[in-house]
Amino acid sequence: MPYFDEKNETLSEEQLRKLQSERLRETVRRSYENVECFRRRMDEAGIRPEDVRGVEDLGKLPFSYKSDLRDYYPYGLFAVPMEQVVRLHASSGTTGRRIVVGYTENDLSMWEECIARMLTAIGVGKADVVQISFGYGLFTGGFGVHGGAQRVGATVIPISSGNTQNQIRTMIDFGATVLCCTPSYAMYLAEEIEKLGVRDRLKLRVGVFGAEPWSEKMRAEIEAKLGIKAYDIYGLSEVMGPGVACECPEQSGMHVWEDHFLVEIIDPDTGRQLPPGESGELVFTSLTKEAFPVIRYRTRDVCRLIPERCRCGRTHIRMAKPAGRTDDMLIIRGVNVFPSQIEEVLLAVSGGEITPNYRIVVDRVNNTDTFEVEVEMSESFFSDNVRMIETFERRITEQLRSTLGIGAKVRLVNPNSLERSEGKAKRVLDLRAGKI
Ligand code: DLL
Repeated sequence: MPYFDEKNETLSEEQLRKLQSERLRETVRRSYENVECFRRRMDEAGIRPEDVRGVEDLGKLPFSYKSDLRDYYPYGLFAVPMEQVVRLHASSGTTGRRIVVGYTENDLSMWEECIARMLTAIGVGKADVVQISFGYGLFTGGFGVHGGAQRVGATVIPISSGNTQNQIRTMIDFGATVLCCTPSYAMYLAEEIEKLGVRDRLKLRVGVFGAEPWSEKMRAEIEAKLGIKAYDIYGLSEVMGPGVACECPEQSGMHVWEDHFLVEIIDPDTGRQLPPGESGELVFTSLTKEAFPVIRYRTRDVCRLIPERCRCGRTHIRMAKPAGRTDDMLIIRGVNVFPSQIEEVLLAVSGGEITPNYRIVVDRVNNTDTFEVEVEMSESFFSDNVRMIETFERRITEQLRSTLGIGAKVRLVNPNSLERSEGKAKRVLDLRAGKI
């Protein structure tokens, strides 16, 4: 029995639209019948479920938001009775009350299928030992990847995140060939492996990294340090968890599994759908989820779709690496700044002298935003030579100014002085709240 049906990944445009339209009608009907919040929004907008005949009518449907999950906490958006819910996950986010999502048996099976598709695409199977260093627990990362890895017949090490020395020992002793974690944790692990001088004892060949934005330069750095191919995986708790979109061997955009998820890019200010290729906010509609269907869910991730066909032969549309989140975007002296832009600059000017560990500190003094970037020096570059340090700081400052269009104060800090993360990295310290 194959764990996934390859036909689903190479459907023609016509087949895909037909399947999506059927599934959309069903999702809208079930949500209207079972989810009070959705029914009320549809009624207010004067739309009946039968008005949605297919994907061409998607734009008529109301949006949904993270605040809905908070307002209807914990189970108010579930579309099935609790007897059918077999798993819960939750996410606390950086602000506000946590959100809860639920899954039926079929939902879990679909999730495993999405992960299994990716692993198969990148050549991970029975012969592999998969170390899952995403956090297990209410976070979707650990358990999400786990089911799919088992489904392809790999040997799973459910180690969860943290205890870095133990991670490395386990990797060596158990012969892990695949590592799954956040890219910032992969970077940290790579640094520690380098320090211990044990890279030759590793069997790693593939990395599956996601849950936070990371740049192509960061990918190149991780691949070189660990001697692996590093693949990107995207997802969010509200829509499912990891595996909503995944890279294939081409490593040029993540295929959104369009038989399970409809994707749109909209202008975040007007809500208008944008043409393929333009950058805006990612919006998802689930097509097969039972316990927790989402309709036009506003992710706040800033991204663009890649409408051209992928060379791998899969017909599902690709999304580019998300640049960041609309709510992560800093507005500094009126200019939009994403932490990922800063990371790009740092890696571009690095030349081995700095690490990709940095912290952005924003404050407000005398009605003006201050903008400081602390950048960690590498062990080898670390020196007391003030002139050398100043020269390097100036180089980064100039590059940041030309990329962002505003000036930042760059400060090189000692090796290993910035906090490392075992999950999602925290790069921003914004002290402006309440300061006019
Ligand atoms: O981070 C699910 C996940 C786990 C994805 C493991 C990939 C791997 P949440 O905690 O709900 O779920 O956070 C979702 O993380 O809206 C994005 O802003 C960000 N994100 C996730 N994957 C990527 C990625 C998981 N590959 C939020 N690139 C999303 C950039 C990502 N950002």
